[in-house]
Formats: sequence, structure tokens, C-alpha cells
Amino acid sequence: MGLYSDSYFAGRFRDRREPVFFILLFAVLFVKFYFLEYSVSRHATRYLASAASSAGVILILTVTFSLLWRKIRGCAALVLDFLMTLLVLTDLLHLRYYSDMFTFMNIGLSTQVGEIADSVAALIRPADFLYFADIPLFIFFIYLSRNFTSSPFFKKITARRLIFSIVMLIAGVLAVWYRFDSYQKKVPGVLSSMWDRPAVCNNVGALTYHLADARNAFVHFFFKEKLPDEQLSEIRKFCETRNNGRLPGEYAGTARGRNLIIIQVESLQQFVVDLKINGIEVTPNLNRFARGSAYFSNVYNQTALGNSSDAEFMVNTGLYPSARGVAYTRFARNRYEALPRIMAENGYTSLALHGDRPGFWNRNRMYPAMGFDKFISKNDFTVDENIGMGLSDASFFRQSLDILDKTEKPFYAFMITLTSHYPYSFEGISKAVSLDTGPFEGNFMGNYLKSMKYFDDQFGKFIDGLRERGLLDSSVIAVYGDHTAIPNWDRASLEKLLSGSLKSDWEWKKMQKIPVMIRIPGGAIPPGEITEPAGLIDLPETLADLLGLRSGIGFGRDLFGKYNGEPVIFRNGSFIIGDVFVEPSSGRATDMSAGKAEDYSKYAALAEEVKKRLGYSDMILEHDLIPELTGADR
Ligand code: GP9
Ligand code: MN
Repeated sequence: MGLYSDSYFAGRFRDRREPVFFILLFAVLFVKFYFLEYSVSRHATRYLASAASSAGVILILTVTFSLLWRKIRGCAALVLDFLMTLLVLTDLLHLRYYSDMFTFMNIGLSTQVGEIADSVAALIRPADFLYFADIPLFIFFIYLSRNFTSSPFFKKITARRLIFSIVMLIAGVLAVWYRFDSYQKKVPGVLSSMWDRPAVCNNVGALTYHLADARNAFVHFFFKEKLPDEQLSEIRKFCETRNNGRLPGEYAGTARGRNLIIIQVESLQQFVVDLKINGIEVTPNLNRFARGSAYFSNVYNQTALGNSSDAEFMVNTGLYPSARGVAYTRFARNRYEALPRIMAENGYTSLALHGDRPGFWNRNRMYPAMGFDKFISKNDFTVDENIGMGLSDASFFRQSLDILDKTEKPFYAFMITLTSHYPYSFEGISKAVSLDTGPFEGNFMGNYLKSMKYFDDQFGKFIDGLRERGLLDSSVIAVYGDHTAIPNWDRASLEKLLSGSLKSDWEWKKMQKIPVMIRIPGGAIPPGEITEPAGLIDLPETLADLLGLRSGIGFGRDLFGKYNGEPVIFRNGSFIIGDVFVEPSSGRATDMSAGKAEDYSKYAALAEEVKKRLGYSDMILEHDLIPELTGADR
């Protein structure tokens, strides 16, 4: 034995080991999430600033855990490490299976493609276990250091340590908050709508994504007010009165037994129909299709934060978009009385087809919830041509033809196009399209018109393909734009294109339309333009009635029924009745045909009714009331 005992040296050395162990553990955790983000970058562009907010979360965790009682903090940190590593692995498996991140919102939900649990063995790779490699090392370390004498810094909560911890915590919180805030400013509402979870992850970091997701799930599951009984009876009474008052439309059942093909066209705005540029039609195939269909030319965009998904939601359920967040991401566990379900009751096979990742907009969860038998996504198509966000419309339509041909009849096919997505400038479009957009060549409007022309070319081929396969005359085909395309900032281009003023709010509102066309084989309905104001929410009722199915789906009306002056309702409580645009929030009513202000008080009672209807739709969603209201629960 020398002058200094072993334990003296060991003690001095050990004094520094716990902080080292501690900091190392959290650093390794950071690296794990960093690698996860790298895997996500196959699905969404990665922004390196996201690493700063992940580092912020790690800093917050490190400081918080360092303040725990020293006897438990080592183990607590290890447990945290283990749980977080499980989260990383869950994300990885979700990515491989759904091309999507794991979300607490979907916990316990199944899909038609099977439970992920069944596939874990098939999805997991030996290298994944490396994520857990640090854990036995840290356990061994804790075992060795069971007799630690801690360094002073880690022993007592001194004033110095407290101040240091607070400064570190503030730095961590600021890093996270800054990233949250700047991303939300750039893309308003993104963290509550969560339409593309991989994109959110790679903008704010995987850890911060989970934080935002956990916050959403917490608010969704724990801040639910109980629905008073009187409210429930009020909703029930409203639905009963409404359904009792529904009369079969003039063409009820004329398309009984036909297939139904719905084509939701990305960003198809009303003004495109019959538009000519330099004397050339932009969408000749669509225009021809409109001439052979019931063509609704006064349909207003009713979507909210959920864009495409809100359009899908309205068209299948007849419910309004969600007041907060997005119905597709918030209410995938609800039970719906939706078009595919009602069609299934009548012997239909239903399938949704879309060339994007299945997790985008939570479709992989929402489609089964609405009753679709099958979802054919980018993961199922052969991705032989990619444009912009996913499979090109050309390939999508081509492959869909074969799929529909082979599908058991009668079927309901819900098809969603993708290529003509904002900002309309994807490389493959200009290569495939020949359209001289004159003064708009190369700018936003010119690109948009080209993307519409691109869609139209593919749509034309699809219709020809249906004809060749005998599907055109055995199917009802509904085509519509999901929402408008030209944002406010490019008003001037639209004014130039249409040679008219769009300066005032009502003129702009009048442009917020999307076309709807319904082709019924056999000429049952005289083709022609129908100009009564309408919305996508009216489609399920209209189509069900046409096919002779049980109706009463949601808040819409039968567009082939008699128009009784129903308002077209927008998510913010404004509405259109006849030609009048009413904005209760500012007490304004404007006659859009004359551009004249009207006396708002004439519409005040209707404004109250509109508010009630939106409220009923919200309560149905928040409290999952459909089974109760339709009797399916009893
Ligand atoms: C992607 C597409 C998105 O799948 O449907 O459309 P958006 O909601 O962004 O218009
Ligand atoms: Mn869209």
C-alpha cells in the first residue's frame, strides 16, 4: 500500500464519473434521435435547425433528471433512456410499414392493412438493436459505481447549481420554443393539424415532434367537456327533423347497382373549366366531360385546415371539417356513417386510391374508419414515375384502370389525384405538357394552368380507358376539385387572366369555387349546368340518393332535390344564401350579383342556425355520436 490508498484515487476519480455518465447517457440519446431523423429524411426534407430544438429537449431532460435525488437519478435516467429508445424503434417500424411517424393520437387503432404488432418481426432488422447497445453498458457502469461518492456539483443543490440549472433550462426551452414558433409562423396551424408527420419531424426534430404530438393527444383525450343530456337530445331532434324532411330527389335510384367512381382532383378551381388561353382550351377533356354530365358550377370551397382531407371527409361523411385541428388526424377512432359503409351494406366493394404515402393526412387510419375495404397507396402502386409529392397522375390513372377492371363489381372507387399540387411547378409537369400560357409563361399562374392541363391529359386517357373496359357506362362518375388553387397573394394574376376586378372581398369570395360534375350513364339526367349554390358536403347525400341507397348522411342536401334556399356553410360561420354572402363575425351581408351591401339583420336568425349546425357537427365529432344518433349503438 502506498502513501495514498487506492480508494483515495478511486474516490477522486469517481467523483467525476457520475456527471460524465449522466451527460454521456443523454448525449447518446440525442444521437439516437438524430439517426432517427436521418431515416425520416427519406420521406421529408430535413432542416438542420431541427437538431437545435432536439438538443433543447435533451438539455431540459438532462437538467431535470440531474436535479433528482442522487440515489435514484441514475436508474431514472436509464429507464428514460430505455423508454425513449423504444419510441425511436417504434418510429422506425412505423416508417418502414406506413412511411409515417408513430403518433399517440392513433394508439390502439387498427387498420385494414393489419396490426403493426403482427409485422414487427418482419420489419425489425438486427442493426436496430444497436439502439439499445448503450443500455447494458450504462447498467454495468451503475453496478460498478454503486459506492459512488458524488462530486460536490452533483451532490447538493447549491445556489450556484440552481442558477446554472435554471439558465440551462431556459436555454433548452428557448431552443424548442424558437423552432416551434418559427415553424408555426411559416406554416400556420401545422402542429395541431399534423398533416404530414415526417415533415413536421424533420422541421422541428423528432423529439420536438413527439412533444407536440403528445400535447395534441393530451388536449384531445383529457380536455373533453361532457356533453349535457339536453344537448344530445337537441342534436338528435335536429337530425330526426332533418331526415324526416328529406324527400327522395328527382333522380333517386336511377343509377341503382352502378359502380361509383369519385375523382377528387387536386387544386382544381372553378375558373379553369372552359378557360381558353390564346384561344386554346386548358382542359378540353374535362370540359367535354362536363357537357355530358350534371355540371354544378356554383360550388363553394368549404375546406378548413385539413385541405384535401377535409374535402374527402365532407364527401364521404357529410360532416363539416373540424373546428379545431383536422378531422382526419383527430377523429380517426370515431365511428362513421360514411359513403363506403353504406355502400358495403348494399353489396359494394370499396377502395380508396391515392399515389402518396399512406400516412399522409392519416389516411391509412381514416379510410378504414369510414368503412373502406381497401386503400391502395404509393406503397402498393408501382412507383414507375414520381412527380412532386408522389406517384404521377399519369401512372396513377394507368394503374388504377387495371385495378378497377379486376375489382369485384359493383364497386365504389374513391380516387385522389396528386400531381397538380401547390406550387404547381414540379419538373415532370412542364416536360409532359404543351400549353402556351402566354403572359403567364414561367410564373405561378402559368405553372398552375400547365398542371391543370397535365391533369386533363391524364383524365382524358382515363375516361377512354374506362370506355374501352366497359366501365364508363356501368359507373356513375363524380369529378370535383378538392379546394381552390390560387392564393390571395396572386389575385392580380387571376384578375389579368379573367380580365375582371377581384379587388373587393365579395369579388374574391365569388372566385372561391370548385367545379363538381356527375356523369350518370344512360342519359338519365339531362346534362347541363346547375347554378344553385352548393358545397362538397352535399355530395354523399346526392350520390347515395342517385344510387338508391339509404340516405341521411350528414348535413348536406340532395343536389338533385328541390333547392329550398339552404345556405352553403363555411367553417368560420360565414355562409352563402342565394347570391348573398353573409359574414356574422363582421355583421356584413353582401349581394354578390350586384356587389351591394345588404341589411345584415335580415340574416341574423339564419346566422344563429348556421352556428348551431356547425356546433352539432363539432359535437358529433368530439363525442363520437354517430352510432348513438343512427341507432347503430343500440
Ligand atoms: C397529399 C395531398 C395533399 O396526399 O392529398 O393535399 P393538400 O391537403 O396539401 O392539398
Ligand atoms: Mn389538396
